[in-house]
Amino acid sequence: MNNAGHIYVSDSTLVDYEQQSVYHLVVEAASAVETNPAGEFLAYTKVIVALKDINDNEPQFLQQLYTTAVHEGLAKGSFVLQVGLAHNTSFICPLHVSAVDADAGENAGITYSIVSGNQDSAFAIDMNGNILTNMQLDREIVDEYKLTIMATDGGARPMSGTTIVHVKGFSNLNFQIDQHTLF
Ligand SMILES: [Ca+2]
Ligand SMILES: [Ca+2]
Ligand SMILES: [Ca+2]
Repeated sequence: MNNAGHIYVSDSTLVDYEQQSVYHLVVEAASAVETNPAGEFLAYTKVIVALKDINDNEPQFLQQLYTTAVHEGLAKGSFVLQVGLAHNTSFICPLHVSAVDADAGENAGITYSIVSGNQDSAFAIDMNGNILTNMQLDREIVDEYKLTIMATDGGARPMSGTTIVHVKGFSNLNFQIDQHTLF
């Protein structure tokens, strides 16, 4: 703070919205000794400084690689499934990719898209990160896909992160639980 009463940032490297977004300051005003030789008068006020978030964090996927198998012949619009494990019990759920972003508001709002590996647009991804089939898969034509999924935030200068979804092991049989190929 300077003598004119302006509050300014003395070291911007120490100001980080993600660490502390609100500062409660107490400002002291002291009368100049020459205007009041008897002694200085003091007054105080509180100043609340609320930082605005900037988009300085990119979305980060919880996993760098997701692997699963599907069986061919699924109708268009079917969820691609994966096997999960909870409390020592395996379960089958839609394959769901998920990214987190440390910013706030739009700067942390995430949109998912498939940016490469999606031969013939075989797959689609919904707004929640679920992967769906976009056509009937035929392993005689393509038996493996390596999809690059991108998460892009809603910042004015968007930032993004990527992950890989490896879909392999097509089969006409019912979905087989094989944790070695899945994790
Ligand atoms: Ca920051
Ligand atoms: Ca962000
Ligand atoms: Ca930020």
